[in-house]
Amino acid sequence: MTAVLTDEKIPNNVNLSSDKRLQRALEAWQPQFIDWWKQMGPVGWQERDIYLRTAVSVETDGWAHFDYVKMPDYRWGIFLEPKQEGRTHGFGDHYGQPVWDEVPGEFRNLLRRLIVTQGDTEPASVEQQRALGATAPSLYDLRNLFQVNVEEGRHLWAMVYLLQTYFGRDGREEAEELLARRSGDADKPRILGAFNEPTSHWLSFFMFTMFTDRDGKYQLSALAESGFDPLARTCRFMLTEEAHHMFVGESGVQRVVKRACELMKEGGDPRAAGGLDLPTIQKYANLWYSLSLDLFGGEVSSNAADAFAAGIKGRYKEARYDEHKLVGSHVAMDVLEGGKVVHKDIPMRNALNEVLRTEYIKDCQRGVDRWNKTIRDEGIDFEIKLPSSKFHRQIGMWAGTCFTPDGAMIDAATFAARRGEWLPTDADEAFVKSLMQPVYEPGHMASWIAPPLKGINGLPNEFVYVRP
Ligand code: BYC
Repeated sequence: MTAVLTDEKIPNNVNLSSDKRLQRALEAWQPQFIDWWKQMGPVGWQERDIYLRTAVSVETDGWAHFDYVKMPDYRWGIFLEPKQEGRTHGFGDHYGQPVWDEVPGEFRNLLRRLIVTQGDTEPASVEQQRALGATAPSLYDLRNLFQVNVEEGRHLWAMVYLLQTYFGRDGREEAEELLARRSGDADKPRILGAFNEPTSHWLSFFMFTMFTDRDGKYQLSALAESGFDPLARTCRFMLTEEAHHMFVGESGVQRVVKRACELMKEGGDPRAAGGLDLPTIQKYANLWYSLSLDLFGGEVSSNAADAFAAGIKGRYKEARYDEHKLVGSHVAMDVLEGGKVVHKDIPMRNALNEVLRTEYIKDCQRGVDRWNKTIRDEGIDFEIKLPSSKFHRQIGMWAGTCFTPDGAMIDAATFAARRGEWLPTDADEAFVKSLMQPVYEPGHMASWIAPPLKGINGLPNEFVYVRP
């Protein structure tokens, strides 16, 4: 493995200076990225010192360095996990053959599309969250927001490195397009649905990092199995950073839930006491969970089958399975036929989006179980429930048919009439926004959220995570 070079213009462990053409291309993209960051990154705060973690190597212990940094000076770098000599394809038609170090011609378009889709989500999320710095519930949370943002920026670098290195001129064009699309823009929207939804307040931010970043974990894990080795090595390291993002989401919601319970015990309606109530939290969970389920694509997908056959996108932790070619195997799942839900066998390769989604759902449930434990520990009788995976879907087989959160099919008029029971209403949105008053005194918290169990990097909650 090449040593890490952090003193270069672009920190990297890929020996960038040995490839002058590539180095020039990336150094030409770098100022465009910084321009994008200044224009579309966090509003305000750019000149402040933020206590951030920066990736400086891929060593298990000591990969990150913590210090104060101004966001535009963040050292966005390119880090790939070390190459495993002798690695072979772990699944698909090329199972057992040596992995590829270059893009195989016949899969070039498929591979480029997946890398572009993955890359597009990273700047999209920064754009979605750009206004949140004005209303942070504490300096601890403000710092976590910026940590997530700069690391999504680094994940964009990771995908742009692959595009610029392996896809020639169209890779360079795609890299520019990644900075040109805009979340929520009518003319140039981001590629995937959930990345065009506004993340207009901190409850949505915590739900996004809980549910949408977790889609990132599963998609990156599937790409980390790839037979295109540079993609696999890139995604493995991205997963290291991703864990903190999901922690921000899961612990963020857990703290909101805890505060709601405390206010209930103090007597009465948490909303009246400046907090959020559990039914409202449930509605936002329903919203972001269903938007995130859409990110796995269609339940039955020939794209997914092609990507698996080609050895480009595998399953979550492929090595856990006994069989890696999946020719002739089937899986039983719910499908819509003649307007009815029927359970039937689907060829496994075509069902792989659903297989990945099923793993994701189990992981989400584990997080929700921890929220429910908090509620029980507070002595409150309420349970947060994940809705059915058919509820409120815009992509895939269930889009266009209405279901209750329990998974019962209903007509569109009933859904419209009951929508406000299940999903945030305009009034909910206005109420949540009304709570979002910034709290920037070290160690203090907004009225609607409990303090974290501990601070960042062993520091106390009162630490000045963002300098005035
Ligand atoms: N919105 O066969 P289908 C993250 C399109 S999150 C709009 O059903 P496929 C992060 C699809 O492109 C992880 N369009 O699905 C989190 C296709 O179009 P074409 C991001 C959609 O292709 C937080 C058509 O519908 N990574 O990292 O099997 C913060 C039929 O497609 C959507 C990836 O997604 C949608 N939701 O799978 C920051 C991994 N879904 O071909 C970051 C890379 C589908 O007919 N992407 N379509 O023109 C993929 O693996 C696949 O593209 C998908 C879709 C899983 C997204």
